[in-house]
Amino acid sequence: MIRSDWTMAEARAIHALPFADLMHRAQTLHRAHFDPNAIETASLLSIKTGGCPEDCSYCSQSAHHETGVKATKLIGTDEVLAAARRAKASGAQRFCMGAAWRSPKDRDMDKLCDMVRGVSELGLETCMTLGMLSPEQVARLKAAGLDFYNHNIDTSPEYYAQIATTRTIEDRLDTVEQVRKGGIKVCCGGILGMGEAEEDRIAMLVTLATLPAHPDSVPVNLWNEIEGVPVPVQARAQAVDPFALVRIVALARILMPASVVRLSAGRTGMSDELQALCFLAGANSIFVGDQLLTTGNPAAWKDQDLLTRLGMHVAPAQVRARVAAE
Ligand code: SAM
Ligand code: DTB
Ligand code: SF4
Repeated sequence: MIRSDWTMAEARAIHALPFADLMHRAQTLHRAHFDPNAIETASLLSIKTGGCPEDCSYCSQSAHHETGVKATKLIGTDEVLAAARRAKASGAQRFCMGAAWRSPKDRDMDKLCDMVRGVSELGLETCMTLGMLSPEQVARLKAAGLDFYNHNIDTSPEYYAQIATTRTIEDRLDTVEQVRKGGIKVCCGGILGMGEAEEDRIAMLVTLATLPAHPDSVPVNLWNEIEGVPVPVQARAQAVDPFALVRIVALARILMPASVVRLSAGRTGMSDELQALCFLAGANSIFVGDQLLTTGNPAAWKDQDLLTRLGMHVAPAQVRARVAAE
């Protein structure tokens, strides 16, 4: 059953299950809703890098931190389409374009819509992540054919003020709601490893799982360490326990059984065994290609090798008949 009335107590109890019980429950739901051996692939391109007015404490692209990332203008549509062709040739199913903005300027909208149309014409699914959107901007992107919009809540409502002060989690949730109402599929998740407590990770998932509709996809990022940003020292010293990551992936799968769960940033530091456990726990999407936005991602051959050794395959994530599963 798809539920939107999860409580923190229920989520905590699931998260604390003995490992084999947790994995069994996650895998059972995963199989009911998806082909458990299929992994969806998306490729990322930074279309406007750095110089962002927001002060997100984890991000290399905020103008508030000295990270060495060079600020660029919005790149040209031709450059975007060339990258999209390369992504398609290397097997990506979706092309996600990211901009280091608080929100797009109306003067950029024509160009953004051209990018969406051009990428769609190549036969790729389209995704953008541009910051906050007005309802009019949502409508324009929808009319251009945008399939997905990524806008993460990043952490729990309680911890949010520790990771950004130039906006609130309510601002993020407002944009997510506008996107959903505008008929664009929602991609919304967060980051582990920024000094948050276990309770915050659970609360982040409960926040997503109690929205009027679950996000269509839920990216789970492991914080990619950036020099020069103010993420608390204890977060840098303590790497996220691999089993804590697996438990969060399993909880996401159980709370939002028909959503695609993407194992997102941080895979370069993960062993093959840990990634396999995440797939078993219900992760069924990855970013492919050497680069995320400003940080690295495993080489394409490594991902292919991993999937081959696991006997898994790249395929669009198609939700199986929900009725049968419910
Ligand atoms: N500026 C837009 C926004 O914030 O929505 C779009 C781009 S922003 C870089 C997209 C997402 O990337 C953030 O919400 C965050 O979840 C993720 N992110 C940024 N820096 C990261 C890092 N160092 N490690 C992991 N995820 C990160
Ligand atoms: C998401 O949740 N992760 C992606 C995508 N959505 C836009 C971004 C990860 C960025 C990692 C840090 C960087 O490369 O700058
Ligand atoms: Fe800007 Fe997005 Fe980075 Fe925040 S996460 S600083 S909004 S690019």
